[in-house]
Amino acid sequence: TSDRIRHAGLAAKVTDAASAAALIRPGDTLGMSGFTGSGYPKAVPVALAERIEAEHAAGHPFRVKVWTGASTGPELDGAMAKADGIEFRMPYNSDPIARQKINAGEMEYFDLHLSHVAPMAWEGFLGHMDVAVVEVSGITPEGDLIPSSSVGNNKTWLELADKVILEVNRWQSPALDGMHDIYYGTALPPNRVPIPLVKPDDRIGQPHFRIDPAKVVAVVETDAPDRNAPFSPPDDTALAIASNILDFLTWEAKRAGLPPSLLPLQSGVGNVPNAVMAGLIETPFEGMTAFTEVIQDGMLDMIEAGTLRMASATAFSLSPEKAQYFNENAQRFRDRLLLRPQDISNNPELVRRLGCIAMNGLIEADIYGNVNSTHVMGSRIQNGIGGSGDFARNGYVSIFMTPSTAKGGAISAIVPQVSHVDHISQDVQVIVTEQGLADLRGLSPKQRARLIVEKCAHPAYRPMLEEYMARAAKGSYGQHAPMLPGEALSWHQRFMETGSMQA
Ligand code: 0RQ
Repeated sequence: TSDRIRHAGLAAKVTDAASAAALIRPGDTLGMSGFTGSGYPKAVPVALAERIEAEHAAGHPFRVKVWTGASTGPELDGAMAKADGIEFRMPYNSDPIARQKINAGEMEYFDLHLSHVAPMAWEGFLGHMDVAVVEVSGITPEGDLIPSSSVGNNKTWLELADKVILEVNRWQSPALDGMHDIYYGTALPPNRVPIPLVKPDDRIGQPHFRIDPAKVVAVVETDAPDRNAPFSPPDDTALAIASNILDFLTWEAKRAGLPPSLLPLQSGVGNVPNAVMAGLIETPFEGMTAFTEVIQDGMLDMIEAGTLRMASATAFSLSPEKAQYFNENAQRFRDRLLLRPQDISNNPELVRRLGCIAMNGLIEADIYGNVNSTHVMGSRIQNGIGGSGDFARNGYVSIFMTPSTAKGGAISAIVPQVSHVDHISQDVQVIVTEQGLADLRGLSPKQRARLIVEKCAHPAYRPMLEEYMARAAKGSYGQHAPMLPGEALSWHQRFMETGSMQA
């Protein structure tokens, strides 16, 4: 066995992935590691999917329930969804095969705020966890577990599961050891106490997971990279959105007298948030921090440029080139990065205390500033709410960004009414597109509508929105937030019937 497994008792449990997968039974609930394509198990889920396919071919039903941190990779969600092996999935998915199964009605999906997953699992109504399958980067001589490139819900899964299967991945950098802060002070009400974190770089826990070695039924060695989706270089739209946000932050810092380090940044995943991070390198801010969910390429660049002092998160989400660079230079980032459980990285108490600047993507927003982050045409899930709600409601300011149109202009991202609500207007303070930025703080619904249409809507849709607002002002039941119920979702209906929202 490898030098990564330094505990004799656990080294004796090393086996192959197929033997480990054979310990999982039909109907089991599995707690798997993994968050935005990092730190997920890469061998056991593939072996389990093969076993499920063989059982199905023999006419035997075999499906399992899968709980994770957030999205994983093709070896987990992809392989297992393809095998029709997942009957229930939570809490966040971005795998295209799993998405297709969910939208075809063949897989149940429970999408919730990422900070809620661990406490809700403890509360017990989600059911019992049979097996945890968790990737780690090593095992200490004492039998503690060195976490991998994501922490997610692993602490909770290791505690709740009857049995534990570990994957020890030697692809992960040994320098990850020491970058984690695993907090063991959480409890359910009425015993919950304040979380003692007042700065993004506070260490409040320990570097390793505890584990009862008696629960470990198998240890599998791997040497496999994280999924690491590439970023496309920012296009003009992304650059325009980023520039609008940077202007706003500069103005807001001056207006509110914020320090040169600003306030801790939270940035969602995707090309546009990554472009915003790239743009922040050029700003006058210095010594910034991030209290966020994932560490993307842009944040590592900011650390190297000296503009970002440190980042606290629960996972990496890097391009393949950046992941390789990080693995080779991890030592350099040791004092700059902290990975925490997701019920801490996304904790509303901490986001509110620190005053995070929340920056997330959206699918559509309506003229009153309600935001849909998850469902295309109200019914087709894209990914999930992820951590956007944890940060949007509780941050110092909540910014949502999007190109003003989708699908080559056939869809307006600004609509009379959102077809699904993830973030109510009270949780949405700024909306920004490549057209401009609407600062909605302190505005009434009618004032918000005017500003969003003027600043954010695409010129091809602006007259249609103005016309709707004028008619709503006449025909509405009330004049606080004028609307025409029979028409408010007609743009979506038109798209479904004709392929375009354009009249
Ligand atoms: O679909 O790939 O089929 O073309 O949605 O859209 O423009 O590439 O934007 O990657 O930033 O994702 C809201 C999904 C935006 C993301 C969302 C289609 C579009 C494309 C992706 P295609 P873009 P992004 C912390 C924060 C929730 C979780 C979150 C998200 C695809 O930001 O998942 O915020 N957010 N987490 O064509 C129809 C529209 C559309 C549309 C976009 N109006 N109608 N399709 N699309 N707008 C991180 C974590 O929680 C892990």
